[in-house]
Amino acid sequence: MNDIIEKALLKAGADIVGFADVKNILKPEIAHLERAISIGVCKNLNENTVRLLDSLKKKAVLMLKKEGYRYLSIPPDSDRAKDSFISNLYPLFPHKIAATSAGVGWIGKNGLLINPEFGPRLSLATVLTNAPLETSKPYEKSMCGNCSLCVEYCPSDAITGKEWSRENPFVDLINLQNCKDHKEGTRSFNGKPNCGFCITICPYGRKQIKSQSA
Ligand code: B12
Ligand code: SF4
Ligand code: SF4
Repeated sequence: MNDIIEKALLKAGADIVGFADVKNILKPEIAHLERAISIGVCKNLNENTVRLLDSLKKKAVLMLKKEGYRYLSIPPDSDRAKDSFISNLYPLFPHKIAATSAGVGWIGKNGLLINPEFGPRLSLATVLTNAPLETSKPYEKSMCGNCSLCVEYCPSDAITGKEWSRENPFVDLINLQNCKDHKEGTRSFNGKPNCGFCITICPYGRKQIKSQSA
């Protein structure tokens, strides 16, 4: 079933699809769903990207449903979907856990999921399921090495320079208040708070920016 799902999602616009074993990681409310499908697209998280990720999630869900499996589909902009009963479950499972566990990437010093090919430029969505999918080897530690460009150039000094590992995954990487305060003053084209300099500066996946703008 892995192959069918992966091929269908890549064909429909995903740049990467990973499969994770999330048994023993999940909170009790969702512990019956032991697999996660991590879906990434190499685009800024704007309205079009949210729409694309939503359609990719729906595609995965339809395939799981057809085979009689259970699922919980977590939207990319989970923080904006606050008004439904199901949205109470979203904070129980951040997208980055699925992505590192599926071997899609590691958590960089900038606190973001870094994929060797796309760098931090992936926007993410997740589908949890009880389908017995085959899974990949998780990333165990950060591969940032000696690089500290994001630490040096973050305009709000939010990035502490500490390193993520699966053993110690909630280490203090980012001073979130600094980041939020800075973002409030820096609006994107659609009027929403934005910055993302820690994405632009990361050497991983820089060539993807060129190929996107070509
Ligand atoms: C709230 C939120 C914010 C807040 C707080 C950020 C934060 N780090 O908590 C603010 C407004 C500051 C923010 C800023 C940004 N955000 Co934001 N944000 C979110 C949101 C909605 C929830 C994150 C959250 O609270 N997670 C809970 C905490 C506990 O987990 P976490 O920090 O996400 O990740 C930790 C765990 O995953 C853990 N972990 C990883 N692997 C494993 C494995 C195991 C076994 C375990 C136990 C744990 C573990 O390590 C991580 C680091 O400690 C997510 C969407 C989502 N539902 O995930 C997007 C999301 C994290 N944001 C995203 C982006 C792109 C940004 C910005 C770049 C936006 C911008 N252009 O300015 C900045 C970057 C700031 C930065 N350097 O982190 C993307 C990240 C994509 C990527 N490649 O990583 C996400 C995933 C949205 C998406 N759908 O793509 N964001
Ligand atoms: S989004 Fe901007 S302010 Fe926030 S951590 Fe990244 S570079 Fe720093
Ligand atoms: S800029 Fe360097 S230190 Fe920061 S996340 Fe990218 S590789 Fe890691």
